[in-house]
Amino acid sequence: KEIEAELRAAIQRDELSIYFQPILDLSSGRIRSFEALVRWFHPEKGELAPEEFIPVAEETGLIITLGNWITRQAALACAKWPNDITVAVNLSPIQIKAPGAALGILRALDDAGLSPERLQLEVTESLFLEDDESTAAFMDQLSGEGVRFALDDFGTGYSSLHYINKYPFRTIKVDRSFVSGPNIGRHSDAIIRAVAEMGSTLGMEIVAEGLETVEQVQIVRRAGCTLGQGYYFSRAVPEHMAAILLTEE
Ligand code: G
Ligand code: G
Ligand code: MN
Ligand code: NA
Repeated sequence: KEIEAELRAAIQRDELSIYFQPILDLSSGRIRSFEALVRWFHPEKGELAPEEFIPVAEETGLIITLGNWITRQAALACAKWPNDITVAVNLSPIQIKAPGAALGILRALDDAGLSPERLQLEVTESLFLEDDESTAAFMDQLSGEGVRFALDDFGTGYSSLHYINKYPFRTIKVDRSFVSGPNIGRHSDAIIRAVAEMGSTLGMEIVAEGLETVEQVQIVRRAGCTLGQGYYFSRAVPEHMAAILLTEE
């Protein structure tokens, strides 16, 4: 299809770039990490959201090349930041099931000269619907090398506790629908608190996503979330802006 050919060309022509959204420590207010979010600046169509092209990349298998490129770019940026700052990269389920997937990630880290401990891979609950051995092998291999894993969009998929029990997650990202928006629901605050308590018992970090107001920041901090992310702190910004955010601390 048209968009597939364009996407192939876009990678070559440098039309894709990675933006970075800070993730802050809610007690110190300092930046701990940045989530890498891909953007496509199309010469005619303007900025395209990942929702418009990630699914195409997944259907065509391009996601493997694209995903390794994104990981490499994110790792290159992170290698320029102070040693205690990490980078989070979203992984598509297709990427994880591809043969040699773990090697692709390790090669990207190696190319960038980034230590594996500074990479956090975000996987969503939906990935695990199949819950197969290739997923377990992928995660075990990378976590053996020191790469961290975060369970993204927590609370929106199925039987998450099983995944937390089975796979080596270090972090849970509570979906932003528990923080704001039309699906906020009647028990959101209590659910966030319960997830945060479970996280602390398990020695995991809990990230509250989608924080847009100071009130929301206060609620999730009181609920026990250790980290926060959202427009209240910053949108995703280009790499040079991320570097400025770090020097302004
Ligand atoms: O930035 P936001 O509009 O930036 O991202 C929208 C969705 O696209 C989110 O679910 C996010 O996880 C996903 N996304 C953003 N960047 C990437 C990426 O580099 N790889 C994958 N697989 N998904 C991404
Ligand atoms: O699925 P994932 O959590 O990776 O999605 C990240 C998406 O969330 C990106 O599209 C990012 O731009 C968006 N996002 C980040 N912070 C906020 C926020 O405070 N409010 C809203 N509505 N979206 C946010
Ligand atoms: Mn994410
Ligand atoms: Na999320």
